[in-house]
Amino acid sequence: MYLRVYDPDTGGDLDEQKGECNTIVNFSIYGGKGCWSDTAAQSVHPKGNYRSGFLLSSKSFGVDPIYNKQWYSFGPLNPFEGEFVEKLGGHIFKIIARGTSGDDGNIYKYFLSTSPTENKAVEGGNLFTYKYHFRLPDNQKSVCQIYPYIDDKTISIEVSNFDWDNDGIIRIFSVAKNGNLSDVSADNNWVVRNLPIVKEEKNSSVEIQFIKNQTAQIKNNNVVVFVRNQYGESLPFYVIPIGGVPVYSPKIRMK
Ligand SMILES: [Ca+2]
Ligand SMILES: [Ca+2]
Ligand SMILES: [Ca+2]
Repeated sequence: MYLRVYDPDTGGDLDEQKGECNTIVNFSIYGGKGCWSDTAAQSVHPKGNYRSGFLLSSKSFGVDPIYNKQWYSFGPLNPFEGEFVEKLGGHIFKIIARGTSGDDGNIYKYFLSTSPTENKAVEGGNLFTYKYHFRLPDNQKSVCQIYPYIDDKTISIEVSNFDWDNDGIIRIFSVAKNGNLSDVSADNNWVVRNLPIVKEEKNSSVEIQFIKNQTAQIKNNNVVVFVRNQYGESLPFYVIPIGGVPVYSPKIRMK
């Protein structure tokens, strides 16, 4: 399989240039024992041995127009080179995107593919992260969703958002939550919302919706989100929600 990166360079049509475009971002893929199970690899802060495991492939991108709005493919990767983690039901690889110099904003995206030249989904494949830095679309009608997974030892979650610029509302859905509002951040500040988790929500996904401001148009809005459990451990956000998109059931009430 291949890990494909769209627009890995900085500069060109999609990225946020600040002064001279001088940013270099290194993408590194790790497999092998410890690549995920080392707890430093699961933290929202890049501290300690977060580059654990076995380095399989690495490439740095600066200003390079040949990658503007183009895909770069890492691989081929043998799925068995990932760390086998029974709890997560498969072999895990880790990709680290690390800004090594510069101050510009690099936008990119990933696709896990069976082909090096086009996006063909890997059956049973998924991607997850512990902290999401993303840019909201400028379109005020758009809604973004992320899907943290609640495991069986979670009794409460803490949803943190940063630099939301008061761009509308953030709602939380699950089998037991029908769009609970989260507090939202303004410019350059963190806001934390604590929510209890009931039995029925364990081993399922929660949906966090980001609904843009309908009156004021806020452009180029970059946001950071992470979710922690009561132990301060970060919960993974999956691209494909585990167990499917949660559907609220009025029978399951918050006690
Ligand atoms: Ca710059
Ligand atoms: Ca880019
Ligand atoms: Ca922002």
